[in-house]
Amino acid sequence: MDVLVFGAGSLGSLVGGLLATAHDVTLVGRDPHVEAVRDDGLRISGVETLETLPAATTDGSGASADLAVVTVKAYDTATAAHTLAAGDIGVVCSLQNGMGNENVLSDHLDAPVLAGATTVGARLEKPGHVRWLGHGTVTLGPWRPADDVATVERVVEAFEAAGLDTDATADARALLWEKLVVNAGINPVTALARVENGAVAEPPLSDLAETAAVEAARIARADGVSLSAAEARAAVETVARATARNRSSMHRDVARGRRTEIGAINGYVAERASHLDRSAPVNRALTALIRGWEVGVGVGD
Ligand code: KPL
Repeated sequence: MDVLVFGAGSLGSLVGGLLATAHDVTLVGRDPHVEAVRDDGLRISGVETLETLPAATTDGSGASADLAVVTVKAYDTATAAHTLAAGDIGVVCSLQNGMGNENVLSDHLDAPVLAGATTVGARLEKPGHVRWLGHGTVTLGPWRPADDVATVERVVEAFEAAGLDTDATADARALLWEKLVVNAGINPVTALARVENGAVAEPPLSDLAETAAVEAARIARADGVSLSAAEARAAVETVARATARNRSSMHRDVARGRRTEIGAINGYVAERASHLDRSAPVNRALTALIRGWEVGVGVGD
């Protein structure tokens, strides 16, 4: 299968590097990472150590591929969708944080759109070298009713062929809400307190992280997705403990002085709450704190 991985940051590079063991993969990313992959290939270390040789480019415009895996930051999804729409893509699969990405992709592309979530952990060590931090699974589901199950199965098989433990779900919205609830609890709290994920499983931060997640689960239920407060609490604690020594993506963004995905995570929860005539004060407050930091350092939108 020809696979384009649009967004070769840490997760995109790991998934793309693994897919390259079974498919023809092109990574779309930024220099100096792209240049290093072109010159010396992509090194993966950690859970497993391997060298792979995906193609790499900084310009994905006009590309054709059987499958495009989108791993850009949520605020770059519209740009990615525009670029992909100018090419010839068979299926698009989002493996991104936050909510709203699949709608943006669906608005721009006629190809089937799959929603995806993964618990695989990755960190870009240096250009050309990604660290595989922890085993995990990938779950994929159809986003639009017309995006059929056979398409999902084909992509699941393509991921499995590359050694990625992958499942299909019929309920992609529930899948994304379940991930959103975890990110809503862990990401802003670790970013604001500048701590590793494990710290939100313990006092004094566990209360705030769980309250944000429970509140997000209440909005998920108002949105028609069955997710209890107990499930939200347990999910935050389980992921925080399983990734205890990792820094969340939002913590890493803040540490590097970069824009975060707060709008697609807690910001989405707060907006969806208003839309549904509910309130989500904790998610709103966390959004304001991170946005305030973004504005202060000049990376806000
Ligand atoms: O998805 C994550 C992120 O950092 O964005 C978690 C699950 C919190 C792992 O770090």
